[in-house]
Amino acid sequence: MAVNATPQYKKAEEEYRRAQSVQEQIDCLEKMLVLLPKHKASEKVQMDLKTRLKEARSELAAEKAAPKKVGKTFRFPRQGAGQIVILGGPNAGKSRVLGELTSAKAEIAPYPFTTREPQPGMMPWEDVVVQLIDTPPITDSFFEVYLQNMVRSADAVVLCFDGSSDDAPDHTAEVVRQFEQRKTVLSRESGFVEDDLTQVRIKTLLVPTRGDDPGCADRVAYFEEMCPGRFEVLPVEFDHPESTAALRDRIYQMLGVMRVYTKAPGKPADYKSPFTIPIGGTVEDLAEKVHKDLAAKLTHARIWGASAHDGQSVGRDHVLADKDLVELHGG
Ligand SMILES: Nc1nc2c(ncn2[C@@H]2O[C@H](COP(=O)(O)OP(=O)(O)O)[C@@H](O)[C@H]2O)c(=O)[nH]1
Ligand SMILES: [Mg+2]
Repeated sequence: MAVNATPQYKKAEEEYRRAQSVQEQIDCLEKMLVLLPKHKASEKVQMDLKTRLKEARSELAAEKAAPKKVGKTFRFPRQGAGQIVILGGPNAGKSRVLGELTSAKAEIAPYPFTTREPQPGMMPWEDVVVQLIDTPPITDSFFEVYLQNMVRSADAVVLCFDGSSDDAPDHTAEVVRQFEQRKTVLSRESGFVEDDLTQVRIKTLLVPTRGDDPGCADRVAYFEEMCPGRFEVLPVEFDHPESTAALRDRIYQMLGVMRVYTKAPGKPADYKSPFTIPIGGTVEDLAEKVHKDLAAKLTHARIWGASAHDGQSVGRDHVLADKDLVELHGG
């Protein structure tokens, strides 16, 4: 049944999906409970939120009581314009993606299981950076448990596929299946499945590497038959630099963000470190990114750029455009 959640609720829900610590999850769940429309149709979601909040609170208490964890956990705090996890079967080209796009020292080798631990790197795109995380391979008998949370809270996934191997369709379908079993659906868009806080979708780009191989297109088509029409596809051949450039652009575009420059009243503009907010985002969204307190005190803003006349004064709901310069005013 439809809950008819407000845009504010949807925003809090998206923040919850992307939360990277238990404390952050608790804050988001509390906010969602307040924002959720209270009526018959939303009762199940209300109950679900309360259960999740209870679980998160006891998890936090347990963490505080015994901070040492058994088993491997990896947390890479989100940095830059977004966080992308690189996934795939053995030898799919995952580490090569990291190596081509970032200055991280990726372990690239022509044999499987070279990468044993996840490794982050920062991908420059024009004047922003995007965080990429390389991961160990996934097979029917090999799935690192920490990958589940890492993928569920990521902004998007790059799913690598060895375009030169007849095993690639099966291997890649297995990766998709492994996540599906863990209620994580590699998909066209990111977000919770309607009114279900257990099932998460993650926006995924399928990247066949060694894309010049004459059999690549057929292998991709065969894979798509197994997982019909779910992802965007961008084949690459890393021996051609255009491929690397195209993938860089596509990864940035997947984030669906725009850049906004800021200036403090009476100070020069800061064109060095833009903020990024979702495309269609407002002055208020920007203020929240800059500082929580500023968002609360915000009275108006002045804009220079495509979304207004230069120097125009606008309210908090004003929708910004890419590369706007914004001066935030708070009482
Ligand atoms: N020629 C070519 N080789 C590639 C391409 N992508 C990956 N490789 C090679 O495939 C092998 C496995 O790549 P790697 O990134 O280590 O795979 P991983 O196991 O998924 O991390 C390495 O020898 C890479 O250089 C590509 O687009 N073109
Ligand atoms: Mg690797």
